[in-house]
Order: sequence, then structure tokens, then C-alpha cells
Amino acid sequence: MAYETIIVEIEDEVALIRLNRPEALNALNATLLDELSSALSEADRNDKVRCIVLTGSEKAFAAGADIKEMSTKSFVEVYAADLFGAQIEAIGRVRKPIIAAVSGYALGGGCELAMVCDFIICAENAKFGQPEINLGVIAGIGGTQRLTRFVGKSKAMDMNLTGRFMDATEAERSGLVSRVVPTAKLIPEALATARKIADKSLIATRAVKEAVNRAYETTLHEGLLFERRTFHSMFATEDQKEGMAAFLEKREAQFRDK
Ligand code: CO8
Repeated sequence: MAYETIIVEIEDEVALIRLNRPEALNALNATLLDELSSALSEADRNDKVRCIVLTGSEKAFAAGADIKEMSTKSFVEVYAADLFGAQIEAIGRVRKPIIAAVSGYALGGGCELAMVCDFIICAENAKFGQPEINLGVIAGIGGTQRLTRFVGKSKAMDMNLTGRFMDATEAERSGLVSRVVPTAKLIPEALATARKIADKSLIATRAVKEAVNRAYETTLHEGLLFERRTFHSMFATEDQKEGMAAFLEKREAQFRDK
């Protein structure tokens, strides 16, 4: 399918989705979010895709929601449309793993979009921030909620109240990103990581995603029970038999998602 604001490439069972509005540093407008949510849902349904990488350009993952598009809207308009609610929820429903590969600015909605993904690998030039406060508003798609869970209250308050940017070193130290790589190596590293995940059983990678996300939505007791029952359910799969047999036979496992 042809898109206006994103580019989708599928190779080796990995879908690479690039945000592509260079004239606005990949600012998230309604078209981009519509296209992105449908491309991600399509990748989720596509049997040839087992892992997804979401990225932007070297200068910007995304510099936030599109300020030009939003600036003149009224409360009634944004509330009635539930601005960006449907798209972000659709992205949150994707069951295959999504890696955010962040280079340059990930600000406002850009930082929030990266946090909707399952984990973030960033380049040395990455800058994260929730600068909505400078526009007289607050974060609207997770900057006060997901960021707080990633980096804790003190840093989340600091970022949301001052609008300051966090560099890659601080982002890694704070747990916002899983690793930092040289800027030129970002896409190769993210793709290699995605291929590694694509080699696993898709039943198990989906289950990991569900179980880790459960940690943010329930009590420890309920989360541990969910994890244990999900672990038990793996014994109904051929991939569990194959994975354990391959280990004992000292060979690579050939998973078939069954
Ligand atoms: N929206 C629209 N256009 C943008 C945005 C944006 N967020 N960011 C950059 N652009 C445009 C600029 O207007 C400029 O366009 P033009 O050339 O036509 O003037 C072009 O991109 C290049 O930008 P700059 O010239 O500003 O580039 P610099 O390198 O000088 O600066 C910065 C880069 C620091 C990233 C700067 O562009 C900036 O501060 N951008 C805005 C960052 C920001 O405030 N983001 C938060 C936006 S609000 C938000 O994300 C709310 C999300 C929640 C939605 C809630 C729904 C429920």
C-alpha cells in the first residue's frame, strides 16, 4: 500500500517503518498517525512479518504532534474527535514486538510514540523531551504516564515541568532506552535486533510482550500469576518441544509458530 507520510519496507521477516515528513521534522499530523496505525496493524496481520522497527530520520524521530495543525483547534473539536486516541490505541494493540529506533529529536508526541513501542534503541545524537509546557499545554499521549513509569517521578516531573531535553547518555542511565549506539549504526543495530527476535517463536515473543506489559497494569501478585499461567500454556505448543529438544541435541531451534 502507498503512503504519503511513512515508508514501509519488509525484508527478512522484519518490517521497517520510517516516518517521512522531513519538512516538519516528522511532526505527527492526523494523516501520519492514520497511516502509521494502519501500517502497524497491517504488519501485525502479515504472516511475512515477525518483528517491526519504527524509525524517523537522522535529525528527528519525531519533533512532536504537528503544532501547525493543532494550533487553531477548539476544545470541542479535539474532545469530540478524541484527538489521536484511536490511532495511539490501535498502535498499543499491535501484538508483534515493535522496536523504536530513535535518532535526533523525540519530543512531545515523538517521545510518547517511542514509548508506545516495546523498547527503544537510540543513537548517540538522540534528544528526548516533553516540551509541551512551553506551548501552554501538557503531554497528551503518555508523557506524564509512560515516562513516569520509565524514569520515575522526579525525572518525569523535571522533564514535563521544565521542558528540558534528555540526551542519550541520560536516557540510558534512566532506563528510558535499552541501549545507545553510534548514530550511523542505529538502523543496522535495530534491524539486527529485530531479526534476532524474528528468529524466535512468535507465540513466545507475543507472550513476552503481553506479560511484560501486564507488569504496568496490575498488581505484582496478579502479574506473576499471569506470567506463570502463560508459561504453562507454552507447553501446549510444538515450539516448546522444538526449543527444548534443540537445546538438548545441541542444535539451532527451528520454530514454526505452532
Ligand atoms: N509541529 C509542526 N512543525 C514542526 C514541529 C512540530 N512539532 N517541529 C518542527 N517543525 C517544523 C518547523 O516549524 C520548521 O518548519 P519551517 O521550516 O516551515 O519553519 C521545520 O520543522 C524545522 O524545524 P526548526 O527550523 O524549528 O528546526 P531546528 O533545528 O531549529 O529546531 C526543534 C528543532 C528544537 C525540534 C524545534 O523544531 C522545536 O522545538 N520543535 C517543536 C517541539 C515541540 O514543541 N514538540 C511538542 C509538540 S506538542 C505535542 O507533541 C503534544 C503531543 C500530545 C498530543 C495530544 C493528543 C491527545
